[in-house]
Amino acid sequence: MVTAHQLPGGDDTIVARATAAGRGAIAVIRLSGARATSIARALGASELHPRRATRVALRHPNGEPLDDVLLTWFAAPRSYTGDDVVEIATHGGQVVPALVLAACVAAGARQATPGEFTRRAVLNGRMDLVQAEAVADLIDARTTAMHRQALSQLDGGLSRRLLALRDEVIHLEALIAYDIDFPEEDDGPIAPARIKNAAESLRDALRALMNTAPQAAVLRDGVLVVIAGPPNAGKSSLFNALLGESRALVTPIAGTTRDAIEAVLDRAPLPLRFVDTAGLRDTDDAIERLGIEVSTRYLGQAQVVLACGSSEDDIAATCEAIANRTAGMVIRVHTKADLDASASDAQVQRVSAETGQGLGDLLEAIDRAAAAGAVALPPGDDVLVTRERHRAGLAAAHDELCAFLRAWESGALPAPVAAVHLYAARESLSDLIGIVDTEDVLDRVFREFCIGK
Ligand SMILES: Nc1nc2c(ncn2[C@@H]2O[C@H](COP(=O)(O)OP(=O)(O)OP(=O)(O)O)[C@@H](O)[C@H]2O)c(=O)[nH]1
Ligand SMILES: [Mg+2]
Repeated sequence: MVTAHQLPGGDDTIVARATAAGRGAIAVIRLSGARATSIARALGASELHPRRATRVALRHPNGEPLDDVLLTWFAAPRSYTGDDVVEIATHGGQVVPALVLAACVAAGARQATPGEFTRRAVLNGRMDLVQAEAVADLIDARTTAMHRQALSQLDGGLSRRLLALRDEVIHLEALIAYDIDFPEEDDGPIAPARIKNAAESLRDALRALMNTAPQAAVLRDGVLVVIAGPPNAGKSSLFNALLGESRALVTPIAGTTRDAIEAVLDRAPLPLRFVDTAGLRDTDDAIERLGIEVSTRYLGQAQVVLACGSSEDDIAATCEAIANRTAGMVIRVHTKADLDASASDAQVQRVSAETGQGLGDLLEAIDRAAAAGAVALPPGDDVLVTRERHRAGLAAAHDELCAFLRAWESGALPAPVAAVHLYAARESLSDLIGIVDTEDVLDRVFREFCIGK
């Protein structure tokens, strides 16, 4: 394993703004590296105590006053990155943090690249790659379900599961090595059935973990709920009312919505990803027709469809129009219920975006449909695979296990050759957790990070 210091620029002391730009009470500038404390001293921090906040009248090395700040030193190795870290809490806004950052650079720090702090944490063994991804997931979480999942991953839940699977591969390799070294007994010292059983249960465990990827995708992105119906049915108004904010344009002109508009509503048990679509009808307007094609594409992926109409006939027409376009659960919705007092079918949800009537009941019906839909609900604290990188790594390990089993059962290959598949499976799992020497895996992971993370 390379350490941070063996990388190009690994000995630099890096600096970045850790909080988002914009107006705010405070901003945090973070320094990491061997010169972090000397840079802090050059800016006026004469007294530093590990893990204690110190108030400092910060100055540029040229003597110009900058800000009255709180500065905290985390001495290596007990810091986020494992190097000496100094965090400077400045006043927020546009100017102060930028000036403090520039002063750190003037005192010898280098601007950090995206994700470089977390990258150092991984290289210094403070966390593994899966945990580093969890840091990104935690920051990017749009739903409480994803937040919970990222926290558990940061705590090492997924890493422990992957390490345990990797240990099982090593165990299997050891059994075979033992068998190769002591071949004199008839059946070998290890019964072939024992190796087969162990390999099968490992293959199944890999598959089970890999197959949690769609559940995690739903927790991250939400269950796709498409709002469909004829032009002017009140779809965009319903979309806005369900979200509690004016996201989509609403006008009395039929054909207002041309493009699909999406928004996630953080609901339990599952987040809902609503899509407002162009009204479905035959039209000569080229742009509107494109919008309808987009609607059709969304309908094809929808897990739940709200079939809207402001009359019984319109609802029936919508149901007919979507019938061949979706495999999702269909909820019939009578829109603009405030304008039409007639009683309708109990299966139809009557709602009004205008008065708010029926919106709560509709949301509950959607929650039920979402939970009963395509993906099974993951139990509360179950470990899930949250990224394509995880799924692909597990799939590769799984395929190697299958190849090993085929070779083992047919007896076509000598045991040491069959065991090459186990080695490859172990390598896939090692890559996932970051037990590697190769830079390219790290590059791929940290490319998506933001500066200062
Ligand atoms: N009274 C009443 N009017 C509504 C309600 N919902 C929508 N409207 C009106 O119906 C008209 C069309 O609403 P939109 O939400 O733009 O309809 P849409 O289905 O998105 O229409 P397109 O985007 O053109 O397909 C607007 O004038 C809205 O003010 C409602 O619940 N009650
Ligand atoms: Mg609309």
